[in-house]
Amino acid sequence: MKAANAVAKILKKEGVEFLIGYPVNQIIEAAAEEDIRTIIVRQERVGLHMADAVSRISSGQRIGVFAMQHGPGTENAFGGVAQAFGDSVPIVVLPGGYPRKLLNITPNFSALLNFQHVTKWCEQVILPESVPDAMRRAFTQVRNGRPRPVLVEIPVDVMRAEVPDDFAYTPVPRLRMAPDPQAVTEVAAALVAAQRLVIYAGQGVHYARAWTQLRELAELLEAPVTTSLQGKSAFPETHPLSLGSGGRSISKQLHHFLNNADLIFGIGCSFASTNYGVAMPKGKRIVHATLDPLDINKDIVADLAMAGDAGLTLDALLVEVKDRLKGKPRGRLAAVTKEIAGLKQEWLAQWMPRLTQKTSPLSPYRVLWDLMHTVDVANTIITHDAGSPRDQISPFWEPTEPLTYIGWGKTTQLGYGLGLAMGAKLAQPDKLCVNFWGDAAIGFTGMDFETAVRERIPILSVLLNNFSMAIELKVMKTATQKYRSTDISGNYADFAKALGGYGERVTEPDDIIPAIRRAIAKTREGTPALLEFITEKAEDFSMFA
Ligand SMILES: Cc1ncc(C[n+]2csc(CCOP(=O)(O)OP(=O)(O)O)c2C)c(N)n1
Ligand SMILES: [Mg+2]
Repeated sequence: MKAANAVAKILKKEGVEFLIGYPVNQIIEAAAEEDIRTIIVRQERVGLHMADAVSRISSGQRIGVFAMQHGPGTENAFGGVAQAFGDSVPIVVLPGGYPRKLLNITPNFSALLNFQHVTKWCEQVILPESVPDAMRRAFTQVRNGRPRPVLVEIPVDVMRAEVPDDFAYTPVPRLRMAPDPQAVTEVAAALVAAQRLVIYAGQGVHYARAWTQLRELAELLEAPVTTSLQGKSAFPETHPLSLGSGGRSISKQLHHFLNNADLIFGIGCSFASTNYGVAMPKGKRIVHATLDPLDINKDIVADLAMAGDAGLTLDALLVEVKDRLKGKPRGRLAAVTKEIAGLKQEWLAQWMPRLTQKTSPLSPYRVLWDLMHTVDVANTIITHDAGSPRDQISPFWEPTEPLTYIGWGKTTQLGYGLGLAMGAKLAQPDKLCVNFWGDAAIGFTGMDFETAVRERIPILSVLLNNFSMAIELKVMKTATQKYRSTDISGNYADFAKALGGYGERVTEPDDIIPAIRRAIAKTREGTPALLEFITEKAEDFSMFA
């Protein structure tokens, strides 16, 4: 058989249900022959974002795969792969390559050379018979260790070359690594000794599906829990021990508890310095538990560290902590939850005028508040976008179920959210999948709303149109004043309709909830909906100096 067909058969064996792609790449046709649903996007970047969400939403149990052509397709895919690398998402990228006689010769784009720094495994296949080996290596890497993109570049003439029909391929295992028992003992002792512990959960908890253990440990230690943006929804934010998630903007209770912590326990997190994560206050004792030792002592010094799968780590800690506490909490719960609740009440009281504001143009906070109180939060998967919408929504949205908020931000490409919502909807068709974005964000990837229509991926897109890159107003004062350089324009409700979806422009506060209901009804009928809320150029965020 042809090498491209061998790839498709391997994808099938690895349980791949969708091949997201953009032509020309022979794997697309070969996948269709194997009854793998092929989904064609309008640009490569969005397809990668969709593949990314398929992996995220399934904790890496289903791997998102994207295929594109050599040259322009591969060049144009760079952003999507770089975003997945930044946020540590396991995807398989299958670019075509120039024919072997032109491969790696200027000016022909080489995926092997150019994707080295945004993948954990990057291979170019020269011999057709090596295709199964290359795929085995790629799947082994993508399923194991730190989640990150892998890439296999197959030159077009190799795709067409013959591979023996009886090639052998066995799906690769997913292995888990447990922490050093000595480290478990030391960390358990430190957690029990702490007086004001804060648990900081990252997306390692999502990948390990260790939500129950996280909750059990928090309840046993009676310790408040926060998450990174990527880890958001690893702990129910309606739980009395929740401080809400970290991010560029955060809750008052999170700020307070971190500053008054005597120990911060990071589990399944990188502690990477980023604008889009809460910074750990200086001088705190830190315990860092993560899968990849690459992150340990990188941006933050760990007093104690342990390397391993978040689930096995929490399992081991639970045994030791239970032992030390004789299986029971120490009666701290009432005091801790009272302190959290008091601060939360103060914080929300401060924000309530913005969250319930009755003005036109609309307050973006009112839009997100009404959205959260109209949808069934437990059965909704939502993601933010870069720009103000992220910093507005992330502290206030309270996920109750795991993997119902796709948080991101190690790099924050405008327009990422649309593909994430679409990938989430593919992976979880029964959930309402929402992306919450601004008018600059839609400028990058909006055309793929047509993909949602054509491929029957009925998402709900919530657009805040303030006719501006509002988040840049502070840093582009002169350019705005002289040249209106932060202004942007568009009628996106009409745009959505023109692409065959449902579109509605909302200007009045009283129309927000009815419009959301109408849009949800449309998604249930199979039509993607875009609600365009005309909002103020808000510049206030829940940030603490
Ligand atoms: C690809 C890319 N280029 C530039 C940026 C920097 N950036 C972040 S937010 C933003 C403007 C956001 O405007 P909009 O989406 O309309 O949200 P608003 O702040 O107006 O609510 C820019 C230029 C980015 N995040 N991604
Ligand atoms: Mg805007």
